[in-house]
Amino acid sequence: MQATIKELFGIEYPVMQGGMAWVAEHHLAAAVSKAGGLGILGAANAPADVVRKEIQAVREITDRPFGVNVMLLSPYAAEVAQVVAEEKVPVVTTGAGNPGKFLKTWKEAGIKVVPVVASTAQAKMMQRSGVDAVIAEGCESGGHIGQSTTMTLVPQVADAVDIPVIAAGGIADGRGMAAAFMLGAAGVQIGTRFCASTECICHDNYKERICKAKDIDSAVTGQSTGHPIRSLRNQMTRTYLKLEEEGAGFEELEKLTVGSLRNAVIDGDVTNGTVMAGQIAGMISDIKSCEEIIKMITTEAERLLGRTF
Ligand code: TUI
Repeated sequence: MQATIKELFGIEYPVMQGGMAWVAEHHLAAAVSKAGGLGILGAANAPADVVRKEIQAVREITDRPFGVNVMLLSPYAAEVAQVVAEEKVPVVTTGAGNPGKFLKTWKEAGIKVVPVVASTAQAKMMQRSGVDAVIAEGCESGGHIGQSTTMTLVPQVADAVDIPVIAAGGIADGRGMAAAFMLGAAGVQIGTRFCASTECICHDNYKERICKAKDIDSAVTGQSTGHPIRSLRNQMTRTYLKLEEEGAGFEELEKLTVGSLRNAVIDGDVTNGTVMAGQIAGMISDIKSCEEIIKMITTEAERLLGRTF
């Protein structure tokens, strides 16, 4: 039997929150941890001093375990990697790259390290490097995505490694969580559902756009640049996709999206901003507290699986 995620992280329910850029700040992370899950601060492109203050802010609200997501494409990734080690945050997740060069520092600081992997090859390499678990994130997710779906990635990664696998991408209710466990997952990472929560600080327009989204309302931009991003369809995605079809270069495309996630999340510009969200947005239609979300999902999953977490 694999170690359970509850034991690994010291939490009540095997549910972690996605490290969403701009969205996953200390209010959301603390609320998820207080509710018995693992809250995650999304360091995204923030400088190290900002991340340190956010870590301290979580600790002022709760003494429960939490984590920091280090986005490896960030220009500040190395200094953020150092700060999370100094602060001895309980868990570090990584996204959008290979965290290999930071592993020694993190493990020496006693941190549980959990990278997102987008293939079995990456999962095996990460296991050999000594990580504690992996997150198998399917392309149903919002934001930066790999190629495989959750349905195909999770069982293949679960077969490829002996460490716990956390499923992500397309999970927002008990059916999704139960399905992930049937595929071999030991836990789930949830993003979009927590974005539509009362504790989430994102603009009401952003939450409303998620609640109004239909099943086929997301689009993937950036396939041509090698950085595919899933977000909800709007004027920005239409213009972006048209330019990509016309063969526009990286710089022209970049101009459309510089600062655009912040514009949507903080200022509420859901027309020209980037509204990153997963495909499961179509199933989300109300704002709930993080505690209600975790209770709803885990109670239903326990019933379907015929076991308690
Ligand atoms: O990282 C995410 N989701 C994100 S990051 C982000 S911020 C951003 N903004 C603009 C461009 C790029 C990112 C928004 N959403 N999810 C985790 C994730 N990681 N998905 C896919 C991967 C991944 C991709 C390649 C993990 C490892 C990997 O390996 C490459 C390598 O070098 O081995």
